[in-house]
Amino acid sequence: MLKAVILIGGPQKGTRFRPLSFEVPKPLFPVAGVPMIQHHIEACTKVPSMKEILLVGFYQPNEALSRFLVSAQQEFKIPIRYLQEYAALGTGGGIYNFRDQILSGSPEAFFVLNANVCSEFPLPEMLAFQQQCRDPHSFVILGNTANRKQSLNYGCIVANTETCEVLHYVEKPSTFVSEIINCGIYLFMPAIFQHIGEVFQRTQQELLLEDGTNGWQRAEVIRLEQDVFTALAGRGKLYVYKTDSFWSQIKSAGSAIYASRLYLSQYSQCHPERLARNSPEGPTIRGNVYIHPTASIDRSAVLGPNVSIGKGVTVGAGVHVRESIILHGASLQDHTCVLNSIVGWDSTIGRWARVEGTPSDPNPNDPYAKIDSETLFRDGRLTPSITILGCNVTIPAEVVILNSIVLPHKELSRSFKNQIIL
Ligand SMILES: Nc1nc2c(ncn2[C@@H]2O[C@H](COP(=O)(O)OP(=O)(O)OP(=O)(O)O)[C@@H](O)[C@H]2O)c(=O)[nH]1
Ligand SMILES: [Mg+2]
Repeated sequence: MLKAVILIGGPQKGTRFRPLSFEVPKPLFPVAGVPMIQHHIEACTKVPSMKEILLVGFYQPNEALSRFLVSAQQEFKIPIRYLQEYAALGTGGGIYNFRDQILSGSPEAFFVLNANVCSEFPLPEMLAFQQQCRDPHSFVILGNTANRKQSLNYGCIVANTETCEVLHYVEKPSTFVSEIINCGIYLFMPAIFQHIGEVFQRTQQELLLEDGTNGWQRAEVIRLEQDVFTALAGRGKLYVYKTDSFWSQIKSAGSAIYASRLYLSQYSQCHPERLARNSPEGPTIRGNVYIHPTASIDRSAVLGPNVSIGKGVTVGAGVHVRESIILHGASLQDHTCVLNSIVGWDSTIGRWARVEGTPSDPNPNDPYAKIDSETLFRDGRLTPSITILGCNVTIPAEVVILNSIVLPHKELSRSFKNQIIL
């Protein structure tokens, strides 16, 4: 029997995702038409003998999450529960805190998946790889290749080229260590908790010596990457399974557009029914496009490539949309043009207006390039990025909004360029 844990984090972690995470928890933000973690859940349910999926995070219980849990359990016919940490316990502390729940029913192994990644999730391949390892109790990290420069932003893995044993693990090194990076997708055996427990005991001792007050609480914060993997490396316990299948982090809003593109292209294989097709009565579709069945699209609109249109969206005559995510209830009035942008829930874009951003795609000429995690400002200036309209934003007719971020509930009265509109 197998289980899976999805680490969904909590409210303060979504800061790079503002203003979009104001309205919906980031793990539920739609990527290629479905909530981000639905892709994880679907991948888990395809693993034979998967019995339960646990979401672990520090969000207060909320309606959006409960509704998602109900509908996902119905759709995938598997128990899915949310376990709430009393505080942010870190990527290792969260699962350690809930070890009894994870181990109940005695699973032989369990997957741990970071919510903020998009991937083909080669979980069956990781299982098969684990079974080939010399030690039946070994743990597996999914690895991917990055270029030398970008590898520094990730957890870097030095592995034995024959056995794939992890010899060194360094999280975000300051100088080059390895181009094999940690994808945030793991296969653990129950024995992982002994190793996390060792870290816990050690930190607790240190903290007690230090101040003697709340050492116990602070020791519960454990990072899998820096605290556990670093210590496990070179001890014959930790292995890396390298994949060439698609993988990306979803940190910034810009990376959500890129992740949508990756999942939409996967749909042509595994969910062709989710891709819009050209028809005489429908709009012109270019490349991969997702349209929610309740959206109303004028037949003279031109959509794609890489466009996702949410529930109840209205798209008027002559509208062009490319490389964008249009969230539920938004309205694109006649002849608007939307490029490299995210249009928030219930926003309205007036006739002939143009909403445009600058993509942050990985270098297409470098097979190992990843999306750069944008910094909002560089040298005191806003770096050009995708345009984001928060929820319920109103853009008047005939204006241009370029490389800007508009906070929720704003009613703009003119054009803007390279600005954060508060
Ligand atoms: N349950 C839980 N999940 C967490 C916690 N901290 C982070 N996560 C989740 O674990 C995943 C990895 O978290 P991070 O390492 O902070 O995120 P990251 O994108 O790797 O960012 P950096 O490591 O800062 O570059 C994300 O999906 C987070 O939402 C935590 O304290 N508790
Ligand atoms: Mg991390």
